[in-house]
Amino acid sequence: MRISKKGTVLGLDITINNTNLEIIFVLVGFLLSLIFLYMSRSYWIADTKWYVKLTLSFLVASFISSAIGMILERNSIIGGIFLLSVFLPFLYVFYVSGFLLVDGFILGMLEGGYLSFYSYFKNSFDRLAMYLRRLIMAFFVFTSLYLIIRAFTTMNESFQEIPQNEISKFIFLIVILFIFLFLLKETIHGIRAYDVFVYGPSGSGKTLLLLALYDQFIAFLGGERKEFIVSEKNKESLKIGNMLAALENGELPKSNLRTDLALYKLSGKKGFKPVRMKFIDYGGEHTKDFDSTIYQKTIDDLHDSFGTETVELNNKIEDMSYVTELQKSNPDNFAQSVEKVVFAHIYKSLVNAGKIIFLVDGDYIVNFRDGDGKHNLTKLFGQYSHIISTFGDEKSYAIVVTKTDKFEDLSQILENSKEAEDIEHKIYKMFYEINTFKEIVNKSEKIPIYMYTVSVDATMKPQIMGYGDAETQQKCLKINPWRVVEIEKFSF
Ligand SMILES: Nc1nc2c(ncn2[C@@H]2O[C@H](COP(=O)(O)OP(=O)(O)OP(=O)(O)O)[C@@H](O)[C@H]2O)c(=O)[nH]1
Ligand SMILES: [Mg+2]
Repeated sequence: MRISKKGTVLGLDITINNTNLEIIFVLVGFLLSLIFLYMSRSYWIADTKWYVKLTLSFLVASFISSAIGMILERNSIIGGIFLLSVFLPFLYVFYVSGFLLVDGFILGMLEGGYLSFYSYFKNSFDRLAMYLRRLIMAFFVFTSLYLIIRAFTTMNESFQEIPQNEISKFIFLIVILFIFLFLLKETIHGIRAYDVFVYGPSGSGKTLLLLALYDQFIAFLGGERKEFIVSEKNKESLKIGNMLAALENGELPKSNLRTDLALYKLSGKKGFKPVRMKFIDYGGEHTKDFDSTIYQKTIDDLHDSFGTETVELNNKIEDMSYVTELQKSNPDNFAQSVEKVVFAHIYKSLVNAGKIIFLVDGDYIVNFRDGDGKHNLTKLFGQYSHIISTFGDEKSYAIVVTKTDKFEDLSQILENSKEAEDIEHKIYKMFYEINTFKEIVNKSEKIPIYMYTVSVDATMKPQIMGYGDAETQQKCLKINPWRVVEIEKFSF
């Protein structure tokens, strides 16, 4: 479900729900567009220089066909609707007044269409949003210039001073253009939707979730995996295939040792839309202070140990194959600097990801009142909230509570049922007692943030109901995922 400041809203995986403000923006944009066009109607005439008509026809057509691309991605949908509501009236007026130049229109449609097509098939909308912002700036500058020239021409033609009302009209039109610029800046967002990064503390359920998602990627998403493992003792047992086989025999994945580092990447496609999901499992301590100065210092330190250029490190450290190469070319240095490599790799993955998944250990909910669960959650949400502030609002985030089967009996609850959503609500309400979580909710006004409760084995009996010996039970854990598919939906 999407988190919203007004409380959670049920069953909605669409962005429109808590975006009342943005809907108002769209309506205002439409009205202003009509007012603008009405007031400036005398300027849009067929008898204008061809290059002016060409440029403006091109820009308007480009906005309209790019808007279609924006509408295809749920985080950008409002921006797309906004563009249509502002520029369809422009297109209409240009057309009926004979201002529209067909060549410019076709070129614009092709350019915007290409950008939309590219973004959709790459599942990456950040570029589209960036180009659109630039083109909108160009539209703003060009239209303002055109209005100025028109105003002067009118003056010259009539050989008299510009009438006062002409000046006020001109100022009014420029103000409307400014408002367009502001509203567009607020509504046009695009994320690198294909790049998902899963982040969670030790023991939060990363590895089992990876295995559950792996099954899904392979079965339904034409998926494949890539893994990179550095370990003295566990190298074999950390491979996905071996972990799945061991699970069949009742062996749970090993917790990483302090020196173990495992990076996993799942990639797959839904239709034509690609997605890749990265997991990092690291047993040692790693800094939770994701700060750009610490990152810079870490890159400098890595430069000192490996002798590699900082630019290269900075550009490539997020790349799994690059980390593999670093390790192969210099295993001793790598072993000494592994903590730093992991930090830089995570930092860069957070920067580059379009979507970030934060794992919350379901054990904290089991101990919410009687143990230190609430205390730990306060710290954890504080950290996640900080990450959201640091890495910005051009991403979407999901808070995923793992091990739901430990505090709810899921064996009778279908994963897409109303009861399942009720569980999510219940947990949301518990979290809402925590101020650091509320801070995240406050951020959800501007940033799309979702919350899901999942389990990798819905057949397990909840611990808090006191079924048998917890340890013996955990041994029976298999992959019977519950609501893990919500994570997949979030990722596409
Ligand atoms: N009942 C239940 N237990 C789970 C679930 N997911 C994880 N666990 C338990 O939590 C333990 C830790 O899960 P992992 O997936 O290994 O967690 P991790 O984040 O990879 O942990 P480290 O590798 O130690 O950092 C597992 O050994 C399971 O006992 C779940 O969905 N249900
Ligand atoms: Mg693990």
